[in-house]
Amino acid sequence: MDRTVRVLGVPMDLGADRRGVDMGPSAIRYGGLAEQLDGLGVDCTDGGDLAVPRPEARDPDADHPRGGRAKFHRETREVCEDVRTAVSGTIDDGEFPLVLGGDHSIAIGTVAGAAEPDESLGVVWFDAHGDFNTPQTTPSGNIHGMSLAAILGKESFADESWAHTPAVSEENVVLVGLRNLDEGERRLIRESDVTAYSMSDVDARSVPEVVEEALGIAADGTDAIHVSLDMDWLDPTEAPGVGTPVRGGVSYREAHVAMEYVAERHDKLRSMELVEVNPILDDHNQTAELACELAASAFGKRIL
Ligand code: 6HN
Ligand code: MN
Ligand code: MN
Ligand code: MN
Repeated sequence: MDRTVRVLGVPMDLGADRRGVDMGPSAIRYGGLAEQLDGLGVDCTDGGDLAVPRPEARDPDADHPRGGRAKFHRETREVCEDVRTAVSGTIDDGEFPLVLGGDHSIAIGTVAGAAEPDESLGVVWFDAHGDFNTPQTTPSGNIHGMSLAAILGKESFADESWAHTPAVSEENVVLVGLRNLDEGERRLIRESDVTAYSMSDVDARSVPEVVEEALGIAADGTDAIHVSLDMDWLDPTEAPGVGTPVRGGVSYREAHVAMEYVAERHDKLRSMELVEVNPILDDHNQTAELACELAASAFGKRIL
């Protein structure tokens, strides 16, 4: 990585039911993020944490989208607008935004900030989940399960300019590692033009093959790519400290190899985020430490 990395923490937990992901940015810093990047010779600055309202101080049902349900809808919009400003300002300053969550709803702001006007942005979304619910399909009302659908302007998100980022085309969006989908989002994914690799696809092929193909699709004809890494992409034996663990995820080595392929694309990589680390559910901060290690692999760390 030849650019200075600017770390931006977003202690966001309004998009998820389980408390604790708001401590993710602290846990990841404590897990040695700056040391990992320093060891690689990557310049790193810390932009601090953005302000996020506490859920206890707000009413989750104060504002819902018309014809649907999305808890803390107004607060999520406000936080994501701040994330957008911080990310786009980082890019304008010539630095690389590395955003630390917080729950996955923050990706709505990261992607909006990473997408420069008049450009196209590809996205690779490593996740056990599709995050493709909408206020119309959601079984939970939690926005972290809707963030990719929001970015793509699905259903009522089409009318929400803070969320819908037209610079991202479905043809350049790739989901990798799916193993838990709700019925409505499953239908939306199948009807869409996004490419989705389930864990069955990963099993039948291999992580290197699938990830290489995914990055190629995100990079095809686009100006830049964004990588969103939900730590529940990994198997819970490796990453127990996440809010919504699902068995059958990728192994420790497979995750590293995937990030090594991300590093190969670093000329096109514009931004990255590490989300859903929940220190309350973690085992001695191992999930946060693993997130730091994976960031290092994505920024060029090699064994030999
Ligand atoms: N994540 N599909 C479930 C929901 O509530 O919509 C779970 C979403 C999990 C989201 O892990 O980022
Ligand atoms: Mn800009
Ligand atoms: Mn997610
Ligand atoms: Mn997930």
